[in-house]
Amino acid sequence: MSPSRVSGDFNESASATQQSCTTTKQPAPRHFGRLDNTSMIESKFLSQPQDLGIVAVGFSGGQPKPGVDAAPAALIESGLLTQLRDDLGYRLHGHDAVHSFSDVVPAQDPPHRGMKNPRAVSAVTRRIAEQVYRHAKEGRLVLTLGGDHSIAIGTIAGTAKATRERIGRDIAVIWVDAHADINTPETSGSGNVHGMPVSFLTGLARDDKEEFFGWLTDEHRVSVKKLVYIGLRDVDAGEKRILRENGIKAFSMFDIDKHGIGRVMEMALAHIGNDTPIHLSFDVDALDPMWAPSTGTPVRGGLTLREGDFICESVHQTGSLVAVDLVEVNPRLAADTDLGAHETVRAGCSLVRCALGESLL
Ligand SMILES: [Mn+2]
Repeated sequence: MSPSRVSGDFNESASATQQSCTTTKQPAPRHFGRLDNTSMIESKFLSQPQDLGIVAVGFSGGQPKPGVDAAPAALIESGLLTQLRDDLGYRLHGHDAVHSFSDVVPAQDPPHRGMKNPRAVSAVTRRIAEQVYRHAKEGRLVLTLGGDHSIAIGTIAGTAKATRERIGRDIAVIWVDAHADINTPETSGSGNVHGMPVSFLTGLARDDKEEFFGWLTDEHRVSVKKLVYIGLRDVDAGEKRILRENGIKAFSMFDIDKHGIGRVMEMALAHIGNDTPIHLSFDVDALDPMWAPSTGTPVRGGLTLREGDFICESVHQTGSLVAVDLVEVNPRLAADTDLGAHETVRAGCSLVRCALGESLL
C-alpha cells in the first residue's frame, strides 16, 4: 500500500509507486458544482460529471525514449490536479499515485510480430483498461495522464467496455495527433507499439495470444466509423492505405489550413453525431514543436496552442465527453531550449483544463 494513499478506490497497490504529488494532502475542494471558471455545459452521458477519475501512467514501453514516464508527475507538480479541483470544482478519485506497473513488466520480452516490448505493453494496457473501466463504470469522467500513446489501448478499451455496460452505447474516439498510430505490427517500420494502438482498438490488428493483446475483445473495441483524426501530418504509406481502405475520417493539417479549426471541429463532430459518448485522446505532438517541443516524435507544421485548446473546448461543449487522455509529454526532452519541458507541460495542462470545461469567459 502506498504510504499516503487517500482515496483507496483502486487495488493497485502492488504496482503503484508513490511519486511526488503536491495535491495529495490538501483539503477538499472549496466548492462543488458550477464555478465561475467552468462552462455551463451539462453532461449527456455521465451520471457523476463532477467526479473525475484520474489514471496517472508512468509508462514508456511503447517507444524507445526514456522520460515520457515522468510526465504524470511533472503535470501534477505543475499544479494540474489542484486546478481541476479548486478552479473547476471536480472531486478527484484515484489521484494519489502514479502507476508504473513495474510488477507486470517481464524481465525478458523479445519481439513478437516485430513489436517491441509486446508483453509489457499488453500487460500494462490491460491493467490500465481495468482502472479506467472502474472509474467509467461509476459514471465518472476519466482523465488519463500518460505515458506514451500505447496506453490508449487500455484507456479506450476501458471506456468502451464501461460505456456499453453502463448505458448501452458505443463510444466515438477523437484522436488528436501528428501521427495516425494505426500501423499493424506488419506495416510498422519501427515495431514501436505507440504507433499501433488504433489498429488494435479497431480490430484491424488482432492476436489470439493473451500476452499479445489477445485480452482485447469486441466489448473493448471501437468502430472505424466512430473514429476521427485531427492534426495529422506525418502518416506512413501503409497507414494512408489503411485510412483509405477503411474510409476513416481524418482531418490533416491541410484541412485545418484550408477550412480553419472552427469548421474542422464542426465537421468532425458532425461525423460523430450528437448522441455518441466521446473519448478524446490527445497526443501533445499534435501541437507544433514551437508550443510543445518536449515530445518523442515532434513534427513541424502543427497546431498552435490555441487551436489545440479550441479542439478541447469544442469537444467539451458537446456535453458528450466521457474520457480524456493526454500523452507523449516527455519532460526529459527539452529540445534546444531550457524552457522546452516547462512550456510543454504548461501546454498539456492547458489542453486538459479546456477539455474539462475551463472557459475563457
Ligand atoms: Mn500518438
